Formats: sequence, C-alpha cells, structure tokens
Amino acid sequence: VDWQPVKTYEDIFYHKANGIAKITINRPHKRNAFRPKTVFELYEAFCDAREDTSIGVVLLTGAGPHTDGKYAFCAGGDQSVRGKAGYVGDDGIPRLNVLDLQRLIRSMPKVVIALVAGYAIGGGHVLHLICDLTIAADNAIFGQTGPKVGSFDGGFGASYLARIVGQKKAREIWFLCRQYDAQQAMDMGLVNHIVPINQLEAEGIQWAQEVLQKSPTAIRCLKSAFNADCDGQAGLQELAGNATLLYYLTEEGAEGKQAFLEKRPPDFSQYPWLP
Ligand code: 2NE
Repeated sequence: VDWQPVKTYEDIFYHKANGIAKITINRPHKRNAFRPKTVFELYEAFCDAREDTSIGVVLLTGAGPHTDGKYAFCAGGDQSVRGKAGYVGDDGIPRLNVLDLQRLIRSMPKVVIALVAGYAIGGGHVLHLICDLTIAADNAIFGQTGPKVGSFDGGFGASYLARIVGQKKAREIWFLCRQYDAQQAMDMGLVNHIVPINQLEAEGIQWAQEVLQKSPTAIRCLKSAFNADCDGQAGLQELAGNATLLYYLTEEGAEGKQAFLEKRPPDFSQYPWLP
C-alpha cells in the first residue's frame, strides 16, 4: 500500500492508506518505551483514526530495528523519566496517561491490530494485549516486568490478561516476570498468528483488508459486545451507544425528534411492538 504521512510527530509515525491507519512508536533507542509525550501523540493519532470515517482498521507497531539490530514493539513506560508519582513530561507533571490510551484503543469502534516484532514488555505488553488482534513476528518476546521494576498494571494488564490466558497463567506471567517467545504466546492464546519478521507488515495489511470487506456496523457492535462482557458499566455504555446509534437511524427514532421540533405529540402508532 502507498502509505501517506498524516502528521509529523516527535515520538511516533502516523500514516494512512486505503482505509488503514498505521501508528508506529518511534523510539527504537529505548526499545520504543513511551514517555508522556509519546502517549499524548499516540492518543491524538488514535483519536484521528477514530474520527476518520474512511478508516476501519488501525495497525499499531514499533519502529525498528535499532542500530544494535534488535526489534521492539514497546518496552513500556520510559523508566528514565519515571518520577515519584508517574512518568514526568516536559511540563514537570507526573502522569500515567497510557491508561487513557488503553481505554481509547479498547473502546474505539475500529479494529486495532498490534504488529509485534521483538519486545512487547511491561506496559508495552499491555498495549498489545488490549488491541483486538495481535500478529507476532517470529522474533517477538512477551512479558511483564512490573514486580521487578517497582510497578504493576492491575487494570486491563491483570484482569483482561487473565480473561485471555486464564488465571494461573496470568499470575505466572506477573509473579515470575519471565519472557515468552512467539510460539509460547500463541500457545496461550495471547497472539493470533506468527509470521517471519519480513512479512509482518504485509500480513497486517492482509488481515486489515479482510476486515475492511466486512460490515462496519456489525464489527462495531461485535467489538462493543466483546468489551461489554468484561468492562462492566463502561462496557454496557459502549454497547448501548451502538443501540442508540442504530435507533437514531430508524424512522421511529426520527419521529420522536421531529415531533419535538414541530411542537406536536409524537406518533409512534405505525411502529410495531415486535415480539
Ligand atoms: C525490553 C528489554 C527486555 C530489552 O532488553 P535488551 O537487553 O535487548 O536491551 P536493553 O539494553 O535493556 O535496552 C536497550 C536500551 O533501551 C533502554 C535501555 O535503558 C537501553 O538504553 P541504553 O543503555 O542503550 O541507553 N530501555 C529499554 N526499555 C526501557 C524502558 N522501559 N525505559 C527506559 N529505557 C529503556 C529491556 O530493555 C527491559 O527489560 N526494559 C525495561 C522494561 C520495563 O520494565 N518497562 C517498564 C514496565 S512498568 C510499565 O511499563 C507500566 C506499568 O507497569 C503500569 C502503567 C504504565 C506503565
């Protein structure tokens, strides 16, 4: 595909082509660890992709290889800017703004596919986890490090991980902080597919193109339905938002609004109380 740059950022690349957005974390010298600025830029790009009605799929990946030949999807929060109360940006304010990004990726009504080459570690592992699908290169390495480096993600990073790999395995991943290769990740249901590294982007595009052939409304309702199973009232809000959207598209829904604007009682008599 002919990727077109959308906007120039400092810590990420953002491209679009043929209904697909590609967002690339570009800090290979840090194994693509994120600082607050990285997350703000990712958030802005994801918001743009969400709002763009021509975009149905977002590919999230990491730039690489680094000059030492190693690849990374993302190595989590940048420990060199971690202050006492979070990751500190240029404004001196400590933040954990990656949690906002997690919620956006999870709730946006587009399919987000993580393309993982090399390390998906710590908060970087959680980022791939909350994507809808993950395609791994054969050199991918997965793991959590929190208890080793004085951190943890007890949100999606723990509870959603356990939904995917089961309670025993999720506790192993967090309590032992081991690293797992692509095949091990595949065996525990953490990834959808493994390809040679030189085929990673092409495979992601192929999967994206298959999704793009499908009904956007069916996909958005399914994504929110999958989320609703795990996400409590926030999940129900997403699912119900789609019900409202579909209702607005009906004549029955439009009659209520029209009657209000015309200052008359609504007439719903022609709409059946379906069984
Ligand atoms: C990723 C990993 C396993 C790679 O190991 P290796 O041996 O291939 O590379 P190396 O030499 O460790 O790293 C290369 C360069 O990247 C930097 C390193 O400091 C090193 O820099 P130089 O010495 O060459 O200058 N780098 C790598 N990861 C970094 C990071 N996260 N922050 C800052 N610099 C980083 C290995 O690098 C590793 O284990 N990295 C740390 C992974 C980690 O613990 N991440 C934070 C987890 S906590 C978190 O992300 C989080 C959370 O728990 C809750 C909420 C939000 C975030």
